[in-house]
Amino acid sequence: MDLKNKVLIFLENKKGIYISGEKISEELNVTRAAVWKAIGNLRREGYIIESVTKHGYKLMEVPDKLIPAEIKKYIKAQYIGNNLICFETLDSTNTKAKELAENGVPHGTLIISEEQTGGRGRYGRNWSSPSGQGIWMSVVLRPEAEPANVARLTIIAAAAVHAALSVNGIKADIKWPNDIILNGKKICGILTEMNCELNRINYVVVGIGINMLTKTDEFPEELKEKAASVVSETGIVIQRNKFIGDIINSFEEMYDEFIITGGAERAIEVCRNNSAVIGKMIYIIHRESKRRVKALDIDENGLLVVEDEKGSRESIIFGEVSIRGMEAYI
Ligand code: BTX
Repeated sequence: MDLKNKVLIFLENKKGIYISGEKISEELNVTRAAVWKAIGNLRREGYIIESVTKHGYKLMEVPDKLIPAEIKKYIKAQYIGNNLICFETLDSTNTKAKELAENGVPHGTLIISEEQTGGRGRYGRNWSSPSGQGIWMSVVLRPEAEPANVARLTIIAAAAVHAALSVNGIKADIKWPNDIILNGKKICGILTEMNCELNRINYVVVGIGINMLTKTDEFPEELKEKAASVVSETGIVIQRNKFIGDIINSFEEMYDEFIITGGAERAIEVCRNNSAVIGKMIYIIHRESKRRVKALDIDENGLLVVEDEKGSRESIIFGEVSIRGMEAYI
């Protein structure tokens, strides 16, 4: 851990009280000049640290900026997020993650950006990612698993975001397979991309985008009807650094189950119990075709079981279709 982070932990442990530069330098066994420099670096990152002659330093405010040291404080996972890289701006965290994966970054590397200028959804769609308003992040994974099962990681990511919202007192719905919904509107999307050979995965990138702070009237015109944020729907401000930790902790637990069993039983259970579509009439949209069916269940493989008007049933494979509600987005 670098000195800046050590000083930060020191100040946080004494939050609200003054602590002298001399005491910090003694305890951390560095010069006072080094402490002073570390304080300067923390201030540049947005920490408000008061200093009063003869009293020392006091931490007043932690910034709502995405800061690796802050995020790491909340990550209890063993390997996801050990290598964590934060950017101020990127075209897309998924694109960056893929580039870094090609260059050999370790399993579990987490890429986060305050802003994406070319955020991507599925099928080449756009994902609006304004600066400081959300969580735009991607995890690089190198699973020893069947390529055919990798779509389950999308379900696992959705269940992890759902669990993280629950931890913070928010009950959301999951729109199979990759959206999180609050009050019928989309607050989160997931984009899983894979690079593999016939039966060997080189790497997988799981990208998660969550609107956290965006106000209803700040969404682009074309999204106003269907997009929302955690704050616009609940009024609750969750510290983004903490929320990333909550998601990663839950994601790693379910990912471990996936590696051991190849399945995603717990995640599927979460998606089934909190489904925004089960029991509803929906449209299944595949390329030019649009069919009206009833969503019945999510099966043990994570596939959506639907029934058409003639009563015949089928399981829908993710990655192939989009789903719309009859009148609203869902
Ligand atoms: P999707 O194809 O299911 O959804 C994309 C559609 O959602 C868009 O066509 C648009 O209608 C709508 N949309 C665009 N931006 C937003 C938004 N901010 N909130 C709600 N609705 C929106 C979903 O694809 C997958 C999105 C993954 C995004 C993450 S962010 C981190 C990572 N990097 C990256 O480039 N993508 C992923």
